[in-house]
Amino acid sequence: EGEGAATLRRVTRSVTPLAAPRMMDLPQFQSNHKESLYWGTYRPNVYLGIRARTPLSLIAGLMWIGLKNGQYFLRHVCQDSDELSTYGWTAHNGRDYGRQLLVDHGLLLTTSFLKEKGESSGYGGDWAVRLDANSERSGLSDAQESTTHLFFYIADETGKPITMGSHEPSSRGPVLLASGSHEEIGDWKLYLRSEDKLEIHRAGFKSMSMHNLSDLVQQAVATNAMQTGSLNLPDMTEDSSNIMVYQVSIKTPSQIDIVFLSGCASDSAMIKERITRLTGPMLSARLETKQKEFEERYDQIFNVNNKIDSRELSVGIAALSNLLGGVGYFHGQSRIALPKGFTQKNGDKYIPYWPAALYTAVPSRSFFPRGFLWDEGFHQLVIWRWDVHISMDIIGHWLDLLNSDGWIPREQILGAEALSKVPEEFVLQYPSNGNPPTLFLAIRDLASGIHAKQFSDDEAEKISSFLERAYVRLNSWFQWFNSTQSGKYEGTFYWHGRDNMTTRELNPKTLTSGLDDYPRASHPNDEERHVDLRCWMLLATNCIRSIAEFLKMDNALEKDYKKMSNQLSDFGTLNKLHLDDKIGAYFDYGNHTEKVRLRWFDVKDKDVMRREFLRETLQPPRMQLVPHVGYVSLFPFMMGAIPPESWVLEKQLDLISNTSILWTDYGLRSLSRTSSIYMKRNTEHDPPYWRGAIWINMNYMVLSALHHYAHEDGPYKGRAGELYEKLRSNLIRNIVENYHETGFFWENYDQKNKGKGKGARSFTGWTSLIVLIMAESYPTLHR
Ligand code: 6A9
Repeated sequence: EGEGAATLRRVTRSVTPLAAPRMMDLPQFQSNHKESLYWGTYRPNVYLGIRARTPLSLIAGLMWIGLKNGQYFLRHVCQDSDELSTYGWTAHNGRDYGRQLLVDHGLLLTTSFLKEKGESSGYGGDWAVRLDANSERSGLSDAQESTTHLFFYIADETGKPITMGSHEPSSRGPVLLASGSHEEIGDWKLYLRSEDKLEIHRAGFKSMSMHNLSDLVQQAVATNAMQTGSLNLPDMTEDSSNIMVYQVSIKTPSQIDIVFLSGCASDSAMIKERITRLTGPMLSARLETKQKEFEERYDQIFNVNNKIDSRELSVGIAALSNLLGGVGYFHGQSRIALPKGFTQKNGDKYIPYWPAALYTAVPSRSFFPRGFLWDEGFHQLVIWRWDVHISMDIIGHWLDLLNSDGWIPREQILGAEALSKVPEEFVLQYPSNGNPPTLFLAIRDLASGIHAKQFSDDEAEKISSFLERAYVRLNSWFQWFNSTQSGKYEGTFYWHGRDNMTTRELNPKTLTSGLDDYPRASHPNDEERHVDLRCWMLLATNCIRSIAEFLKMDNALEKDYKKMSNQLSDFGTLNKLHLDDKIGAYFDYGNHTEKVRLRWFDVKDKDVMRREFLRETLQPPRMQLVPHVGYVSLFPFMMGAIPPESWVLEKQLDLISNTSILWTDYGLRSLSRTSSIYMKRNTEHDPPYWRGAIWINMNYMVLSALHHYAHEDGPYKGRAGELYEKLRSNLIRNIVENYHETGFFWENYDQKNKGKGKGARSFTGWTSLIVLIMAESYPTLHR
């Protein structure tokens, strides 16, 4: 076989689904379960976006005209540049209720979402959106109070035309805005009702591209403004429009209810009654009940009453709500990079993955509104505790993305809407690149929760059949790591794919590890070994082993896992490979020198002189432990892999508690202040990222371990307990203060500068682990 044929086979395999029964075909994900999750706020990238969990859905959403420094801006897609002083869900149960607050330069908007399946509803039920608009500046006279323009749209991704309702532009309702039909839900109708004075304008468009609705509306308003001088939609509609936009102009305060009814064809549709139930006073009553139920459930599950005060409680509730309100449904095809030097006939350097659906939480609605593999494992630690059915559905979707090699693309950019947010250099996914298998963290909890009889009978039954079906997939995922990320010597692992040619980076990045620019061996080669990856392998092995035991699979595979788990948890081997026994820290091992620096060089390129910021190596690298203390050095500790009586444990507690090394008043820094790379830029354009800042996912892991060692007998029990209390209260205090001060959760927190939030704001991914930190909810770490 020629080289070309082998490459082709490899490429084809990488875009072929794993040959195993699909998770999403499990009976537990069909019928009621599926229907109950049909509609939702599944478009987290916009300020308010509703769709169904189906590839070609009806989608609905909100826009409004914001006024900043005397200029008008159309708000729609979550953007930090809009400078809202806060936006986010203050309540959301992930199913049928949510409440969001948005503050845009003096305009206060509340968006409530409620879903209900009535006797006469069609598939998926009906839903209502309540919009409350208020002005922050009270006391303005009527004349001073300017008009607020809200836009609500509904669009059919299948392209089917939508019929516009007929009504007076100033009627308050209930007025029929639009109607249509969709294969899955039958005939539907959209109504508006309000008791307030309002004006309605509209426009209809025909288009299949839904990712630039903002432009469509902006242009329509701008064109009409030039012709008529008013900021209104033109009240015109294109033939067979499948996108309908309604502009509702109001004076604050105002309240508008919008209600969507499905299954409207039948005579017994009871449309009037359903509108009454889902608008006005009856909607108010329902929303109140839902809010109460939500708070009670939070209380019951996270049981934080005597652990935190009310100022903290509200932040915990917001964290959970934003995580759940950030759950989206995406559909599309990842782009998989072709091997170097290969291009398709049409010039594409990628091949598409199979069309796939992904139901997932997202790290940040404004910055990263899509699925990320290792982020998701952390998200699920919170979500399974809230609603284990939602969590299994999300994990199931991810596991169905396994290809026939056992690989899952790290960053999921599915569909035009998701693609529109990603700079080109980040789009392609490489089938040789891994990312930590953190889903095992959540799966471990599910498996051990069954052992501990923590779940109801119904839940336990579903978790069992879930794990049973997941087993093959988890096994092949594990085997992918085991075969592609292994080191030169048996039982060693390293993140493959680091760039060993680069002269541009101070330290070649390891995006695959999730810790991006965290320092590793300065000169990557195939003899290196990464201690964090070894620990992820340990977690995965133990997890699969315990599932096998639980499923009573007495076969050769199970024996392999037993053997591997014993090998990987052997303390002597771990220490031989990774321990620096002078300071008791765990390190990577590799070809490394500390004597590197970035310097400006004059470079001649095609007779043009340029200045470049390049790496200079002042001393040849040699094989050694990579002496940087930081999150990576704590991985064996995080996994509970150190025996409680070992002297190494004491050393780890020393590293953690030392203020010159990892300890700060706001949480643990990612990298020791004493590291040669601490807070160093990686290139001219790459500021430090995992080189000092405080990240909440890793702090949660450390906290879990401190909690674990505080409950294990041994000489360091008391000290672990003290550090646990202090670290926990530092994290809570700082995240709570930042939230109250800035209105947002942050991607990471400054280790100096008063612990200020940094990076992406409205980062409602793993920062929401603060919910579990408040509740003191941690995994059981068995060695
Ligand atoms: C950039 C820029 C509008 C980086 O939270 C997601 C990931 C983590 O998995 C990873 O560990 N973040 C962390 O180091 C964000 C990655 C964003 C990459 C794409 C696109 C868009 O700007």
